Amino acid sequence: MHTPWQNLDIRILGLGQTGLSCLRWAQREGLQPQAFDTRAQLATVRPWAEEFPGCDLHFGELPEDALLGADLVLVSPGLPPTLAALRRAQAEGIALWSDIELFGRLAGAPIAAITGSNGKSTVTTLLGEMARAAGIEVAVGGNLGTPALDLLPAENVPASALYVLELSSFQLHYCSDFRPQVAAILNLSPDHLDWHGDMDAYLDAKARIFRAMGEGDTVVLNAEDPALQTLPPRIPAGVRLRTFGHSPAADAWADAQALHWPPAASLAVDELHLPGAHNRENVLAAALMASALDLPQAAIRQAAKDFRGLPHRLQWVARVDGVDYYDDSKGTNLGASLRAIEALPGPLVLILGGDAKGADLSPLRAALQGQRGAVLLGKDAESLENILAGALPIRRIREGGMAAAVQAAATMAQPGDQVLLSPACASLDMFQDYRDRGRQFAAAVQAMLREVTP
Ligand code: UMA
Ligand code: ADP
Repeated sequence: MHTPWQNLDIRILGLGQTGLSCLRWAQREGLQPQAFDTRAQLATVRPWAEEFPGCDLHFGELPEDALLGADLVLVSPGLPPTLAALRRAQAEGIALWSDIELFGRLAGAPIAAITGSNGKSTVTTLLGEMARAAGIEVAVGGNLGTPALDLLPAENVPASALYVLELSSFQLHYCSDFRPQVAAILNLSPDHLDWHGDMDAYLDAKARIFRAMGEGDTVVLNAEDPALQTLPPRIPAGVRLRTFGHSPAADAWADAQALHWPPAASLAVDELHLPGAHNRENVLAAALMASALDLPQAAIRQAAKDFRGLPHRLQWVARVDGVDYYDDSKGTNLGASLRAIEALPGPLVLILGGDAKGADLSPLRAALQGQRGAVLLGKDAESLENILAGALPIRRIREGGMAAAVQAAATMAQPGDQVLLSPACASLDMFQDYRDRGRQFAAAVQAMLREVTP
């Protein structure tokens, strides 16, 4: 079979999860593209030549002219846009696509897409559950974990009727014609500024989610996030806007008692397992998206009631000596940690720190003023110490890692308090990833529990 892709010189940049999914897609199409990864040591980690026969794979230093002559480059999200080869390709007018741009052209079924600084994984998973509860054949992935191209049906497998994708700003940066039927931007707070440069560029990347949308499509926006206020006039004509927030001025809204969304649906807050005002926003966003997809309200309500949240997102771990321990290791930026702090009654001992990714974390001072204490870890512990000095008692961990941090938090906490791991920072300076960080936290708490109750 001859496909339109066979006439093109397609190159793949990055051979992590995304790059591999691009190679697998190319293989299914009968293509043998060139692919590049700047990590030389990757060459030996798998039998590349056996897995991808005929493909021309390059590892190690990427020459500036490596992409010249290509018709299309599929760019992995983690690659910095400042990479010389990328800049050169851009200057030459070569098409640079994320896997999501390609996926949008191949999907053949409606796409619901979710972005924002925080809550993406929660809303993506919950919307997937709502579709499943409605009996729809749904595939869920993207930034969440399964690369979008891997969601496409293999030969002789029935296609999905709906795709639900979590999208990062990195993936959206390289989208131009990607058209979801329903898209949400949940919120915006400083994150990934080392990649995007500044907040305007970060917002512009997020806004690409609705750029190619048209008549009959729906955009869901947080009505109350000041950083999103400039977006409504940028939404293309004919696209419906639905908003969520905490006041009846929004289409869907929640107060401390109940959630309401059109048409006339409601749910009592105590019917939800998820704690915090931010999670009420997440449920409203998913309900608005599901309603725009015409899912039955009974399925939407049932899935919201059954949903227990994802690991490492404000997850209760254990009570030790009257102190509750919560794992919010996925709190990797300021916005996430501020919402986690607000969601718990306190007094709190917060464990935080790691790689702040260039963000200004000074708003943490007001949020933590007068709390029980802060335990600081990782690369940016010193700048956090400067921010928090005098606002509350501080312990800085220089050795012993997470186990030492949990011990220090335990000595600061009093019965009735909560110890919250919500680092406001990335984990990679000390841990494999946020999951590893959360697991080490839970293991240290469980070890204390065993000492208390042998
Ligand atoms: N690479 C280079 N040169 C560089 C940098 C990276 O060649 O200068 C190579 C690396 O050696 C590696 C590959 O590129 O082999 C890594 O690719 P990648 O960093 O783009 O990551 P993937 O493995 O493709 O995973 C990506 C997302 N990662 C990032 O955006 C950093 C995953 O999101 C996503 O689940 C996956 O695609 C499937 O869609 C993770 C993430 O941390 C969870 N996302 C960020 C976030 O949520 O905050 C955006
Ligand atoms: P993402 O996929 O965008 O990182 P997650 O659903 O994994 O989002 O949640 C990440 C962290 O963000 C959680 O640990 C939680 O503290 C916080 N969070 C979740 N939902 C929201 C929201 N709507 N607004 C702000 N913070 C949130």
